[in-house]
Amino acid sequence: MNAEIDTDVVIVGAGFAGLYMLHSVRGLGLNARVIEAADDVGGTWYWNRYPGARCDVPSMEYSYGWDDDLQQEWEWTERYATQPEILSYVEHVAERFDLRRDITFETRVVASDFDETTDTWTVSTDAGEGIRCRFVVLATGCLSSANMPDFEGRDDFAGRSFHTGQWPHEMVDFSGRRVVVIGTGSSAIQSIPLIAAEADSVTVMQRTANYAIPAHNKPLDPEEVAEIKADYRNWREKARDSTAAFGGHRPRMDVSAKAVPADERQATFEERWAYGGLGFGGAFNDLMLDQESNVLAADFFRSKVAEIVEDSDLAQKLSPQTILGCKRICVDTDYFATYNRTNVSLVDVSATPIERITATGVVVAGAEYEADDIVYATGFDAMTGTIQRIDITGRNGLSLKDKWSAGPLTYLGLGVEGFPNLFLITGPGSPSVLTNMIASIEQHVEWIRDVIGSMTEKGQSTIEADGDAEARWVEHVNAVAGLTLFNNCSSWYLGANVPGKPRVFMPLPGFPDYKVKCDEVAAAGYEGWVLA
Ligand code: NA7
Repeated sequence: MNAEIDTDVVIVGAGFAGLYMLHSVRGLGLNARVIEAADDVGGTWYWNRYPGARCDVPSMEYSYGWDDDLQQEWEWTERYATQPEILSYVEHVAERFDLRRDITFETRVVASDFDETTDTWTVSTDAGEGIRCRFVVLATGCLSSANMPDFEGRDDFAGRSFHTGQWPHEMVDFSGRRVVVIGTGSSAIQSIPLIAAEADSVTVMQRTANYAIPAHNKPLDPEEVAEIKADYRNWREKARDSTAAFGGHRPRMDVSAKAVPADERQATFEERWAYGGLGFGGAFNDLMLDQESNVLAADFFRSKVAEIVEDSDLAQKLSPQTILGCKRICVDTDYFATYNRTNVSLVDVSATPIERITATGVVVAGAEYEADDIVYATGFDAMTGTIQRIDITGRNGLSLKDKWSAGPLTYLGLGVEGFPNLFLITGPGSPSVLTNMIASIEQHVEWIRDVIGSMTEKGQSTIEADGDAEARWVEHVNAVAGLTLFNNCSSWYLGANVPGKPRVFMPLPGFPDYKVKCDEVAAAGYEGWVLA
């Protein structure tokens, strides 16, 4: 079986997933090494330091539930936590569980090769190290490779350029500056109001108008917090019984938007709007299943934009015509109202894309928009981007890049045929980005921990997804996605935001059914996996 190994498990990434995986491996009495590109823990929350960066899942839910003392003692201050608060939480966890001693920072994994003669992986880093181990866990995050559009002349720009997902650690002062923001996704929607409050002018380049529901963020009510903490475990369990593994305490209405009278529907939308946040998508049970129901919600949304934005032409341009929820709905604070400021303007780049960047600005339809700063809020090569940047070679010299050339293939989003002992956390084919990521991470880490524990106990050396099980799973994910409206837009869920990326719907809608399936697979002796 095993040749000499340097460590039992190599974990790639020290965000929420990698840290809990490390803690869990230690709990099995095994060793692990975490390799992390940044100089500290935090993953997504380490990199995304742009102004206004905040989680769109409430803080009481967007936190670990696996240690009762931790969840009792940690005090979140607001309904939605800011990036600095989440980062300090992650740092606290690293400290509290003494995690940093097994993490190698400022180091990237560049390759990982499976050796069939010894059933071991060799993980190679950009520091020239080769680490030999039994298992590799890719805790690389779903939104961790920036998507930087390859605009002509991009490097000619003489001012400052920023990508929201690679924001500097120092405060960026926009006062007195003319800023062009490219993109109107969540990162743009969160940052534009803050940049506009400081800058001389902000020009937003919008390719697709987006849906954003008010956050109505506020300090947490200590009484409400005490009530949750009194029964935190069950409270979290209840949340995890809902489709997206959060918001279970204000469940999705179990009725079609078309089945209720117009005034009742309006009142429901109003109530969800007034409460704020992603729960708006749960106003009725068929918003992501039925196009007509979706239009009813989208019409309501557009009426709100028209109420907020004073200039009716501008309101029209800011009103999305796409399926609501087809791209992840954003959660905002004063986004639309910001367009009432005299220093904010919008350039529609849908029909006339950005032509090029010059030393002094951005050219669209022959006109140059002068800028001192360009903020690229252009998103990520999501879900597969970071994994594909590592040269992963499995059995028979099979490369993961080749295997996934037409789109990712996984079994349960956890493993891939041909790549024994390699696990993905929140990989494509699992609910991942359609859920509260922490809930999905915990479920995956615990599943992986249990199988590694069981294999170690039984002296089994490899586990690998069975090819048929994988094919059936991919079919299942496509079939479930096909029942929804998710295929009807150019979202990063589909890889449509990255030129040349295969267009495949990557996450699986529905956390509770997925979790049951994973539990059943484990209970049936890891059905669909080949253990040797
Ligand atoms: P997103 O949601 O992928 O948004 C990226 C934005 O950038 C989006 O509006 C894109 O327009 C726009 N974009 C991307 N490339 C271009 C080019 N070439 N020209 C013009 N506009 C472009 O990323 P975020 O960082 O905002 O949010 C990611 C997730 O983080 C979010 O869903 C939350 O879950 C948290 P498009 O819509 O593709 O037309």
